[in-house]
Amino acid sequence: MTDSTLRTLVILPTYDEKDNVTPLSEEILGLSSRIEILVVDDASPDGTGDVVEELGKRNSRIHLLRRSGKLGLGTAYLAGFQYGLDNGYDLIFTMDADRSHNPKYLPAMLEMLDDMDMVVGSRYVPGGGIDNWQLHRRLLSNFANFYTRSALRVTVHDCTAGFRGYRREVLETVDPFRVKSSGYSFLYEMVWRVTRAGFRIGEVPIVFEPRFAGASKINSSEIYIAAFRVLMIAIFPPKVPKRKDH
Ligand SMILES: Nc1nc2c(ncn2[C@@H]2O[C@H](COP(=O)(O)OP(=O)(O)OP(=O)(O)O)[C@@H](O)[C@H]2O)c(=O)[nH]1
Ligand SMILES: [Mg+2]
Repeated sequence: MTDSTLRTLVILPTYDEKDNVTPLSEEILGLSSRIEILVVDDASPDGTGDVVEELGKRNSRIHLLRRSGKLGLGTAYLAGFQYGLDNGYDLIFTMDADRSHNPKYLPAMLEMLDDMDMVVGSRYVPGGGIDNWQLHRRLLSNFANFYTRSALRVTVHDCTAGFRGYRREVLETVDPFRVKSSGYSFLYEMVWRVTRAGFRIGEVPIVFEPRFAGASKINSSEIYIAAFRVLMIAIFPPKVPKRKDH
């Protein structure tokens, strides 16, 4: 981590992650004093919000945004981006809170942001991978990425990765608040917008680990919606503002 003056926010969207959020937060904050955490909790029935509120009382680097109900991953990221921009953070990361994304990759990702505008923790570059996924999920994810890369003509190998970091200028320019997609579609629409705006995206290989505790929240209808949304973007590309210094 070369430039230690840059204030960094890690956004953790949570829905029923009470057993994961404490050890994960400790690991992240232990990496560097420049890092802070924002948990965006959607009124998790398991009480994740209360757990984080207690953590925040003991550690001023942990922040909590409570929302009224399960409003989806896409808008949770947006709420986190807004908080990060409003509070002057230079670098803004997103990570799953179920410990599929190991914080040990954060230093390499932070270092890559010295040269790049956005960084993706990628399963599909040499050195990256997926630990212990069933074959059907592996195939689905591989196909989804191949399909998305080809249809949207982006070079990023892992378009649906939720482990990523942005320089604040990127979020200010591409205006993510206009993204209509949610869930997986939000993730690759952001890759597409950032590419179209003329920013450079780097990839750091990561091994994606199975969730540590709790249950999955994805459902199959989201996959069909995502596939349709790729086509819509490819056929009717939304206007994206260009980066200023080009
Ligand atoms: N705030 C918020 N967080 C959510 C919502 N849906 C999922 N999440 C969180 O987003 C992250 C990714 O969701 P997961 O359920 O792990 O999805 P996945 O990684 O595709 O699937 P599995 O790991 O197999 O369960 C986790 O930290 C979830 O707690 C939501 O509606 N609101
Ligand atoms: Mg997960």
